[in-house]
This record gives sequence, C-alpha cells and structure tokens, in this order.
Amino acid sequence: MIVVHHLNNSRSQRVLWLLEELGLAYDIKRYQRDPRTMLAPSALREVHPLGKSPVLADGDVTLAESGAIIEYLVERHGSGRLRPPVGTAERVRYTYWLHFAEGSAMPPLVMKLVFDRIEKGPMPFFVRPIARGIAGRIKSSFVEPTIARQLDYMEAELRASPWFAGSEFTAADIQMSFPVEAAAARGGLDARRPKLMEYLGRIHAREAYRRALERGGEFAILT
Ligand SMILES: N[C@@H](CCC(=O)N[C@@H](CS)C(=O)NCC(=O)O)C(=O)O
Repeated sequence: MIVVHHLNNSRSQRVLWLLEELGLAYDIKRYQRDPRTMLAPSALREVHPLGKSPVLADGDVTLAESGAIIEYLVERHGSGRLRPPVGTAERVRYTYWLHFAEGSAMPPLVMKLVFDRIEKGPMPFFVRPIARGIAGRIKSSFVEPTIARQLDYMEAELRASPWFAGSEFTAADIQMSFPVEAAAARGGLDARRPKLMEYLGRIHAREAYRRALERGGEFAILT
C-alpha cells in the first residue's frame, strides 16, 4: 500500500492530489506542524533524515522531494497518464515546469515569507530599524522583482496554452500548483495576471483536487 507522510498545510497536498487523479489507493500518515515554529515534528525524521514533507513510502521505496515523488508515481503507476509521450515538445515542457516549480519558483517565495516575518516579527527595539531596513532592501531589490518576472513569464506561457505543458493537464500542473497558490497567497499574484488566476480556478474545480482536500484536511500555504 502507498503511504503518504503528510504534514498539515504543506506541499504533500500535491501528492494526495496526484494519487486522486490517478485513482490509486493510499493511506495517509499525518504530522502536525509546531504551532509556534511551524516546523515539522521530529517524528518525520524517523521516516526520512531531512524530516520534511512530503515523503512517500511504496513497498521498499521511501522517497522525499515532491518533484521526485511525482515523477516516480507517474512512471511506476501512471500507465501513460498525466505525462506527454517521450520525444514530443510537450514532454520537454513537462520536464521543464516539473523542475521549475521547486527549482526556480519556490525559492524567492520562501525568501519573501522569511523576510516578511523578519519585518513583522518581535525583536529588541535597538536592532529593529536595522533588521527591517535590511529585510526591506533585499525584498525590494531582489526578491519581489524576481517573483514579478517569474509571474509575468508564467502568465505569458499560459496565454499560449491552457496548461503548463500544452493543451492537456499533466502532473507538471500539479507540481506548479503550489508556487501559483503561494504567489496568490503572498507573492502579489492577483487579477492583474488573469491567466494565472483563471488557471488556479480551473485547478480548484477539479474533482480530484477537491477529493484530495477532503482527505488531506486543512490546507493553507505556509512555506
Ligand atoms: N523541495 C522540497 C521542500 C520540502 C519542504 O520544505 N516541505 C515543507 C512543507 S511545505 C516542510 O516540511 N516544512 C517543515 C519543516 O521544514 O520543518 C519538496 O518539494 O518536497
């Protein structure tokens, strides 16, 4: 039986969604974030040394990293679904977006979260102006322009085709959903980029997405 080690409000929601799209049976082992630090409990380190979610267990395979898990599930259990055929232009795009999600899109979004917390978080009054000044400058000179450029790029790509790999929904869309959701939650994505907003709406309307939400429980974008 496939087991998803699932942290509340996290990237593992994508794995549940893929399993629902593929109609596979699976169990969920649940972990709760520490409400103060938002970190995963140490029990997750017993499953994988890094203690991050998601982790997938399938027979003698234990795998972390959402992109690797998605590739594994589609390859091992997909029977050709949710992945364009080898040798097509769509397959090249599929691979690109599958990697872009965690390799390029998520890092500046996580940096924004961290610097927002520094700006708003409690600290001794004498370091506050310095810490806030540094955080604000890094955000305005690097983090926010990077996010904006990436969102413009994604918006332009979705003007050319409805899904990231082309005309068909693929597992790359599942992987890309998290940065798009994160950008809508805290990265400045709004109605000024209508294709991305419409894309989010189409994702949320999918039956399998809704079933995964029901099984996964609460889902808000934190990291
Ligand atoms: N690139 C990894 C990121 C894994 C990751 O950072 N997961 C977060 C949840 S969204 C986590 O486990 N956070 C809790 C912690 O760091 O303790 C992936 O895509 O799986």
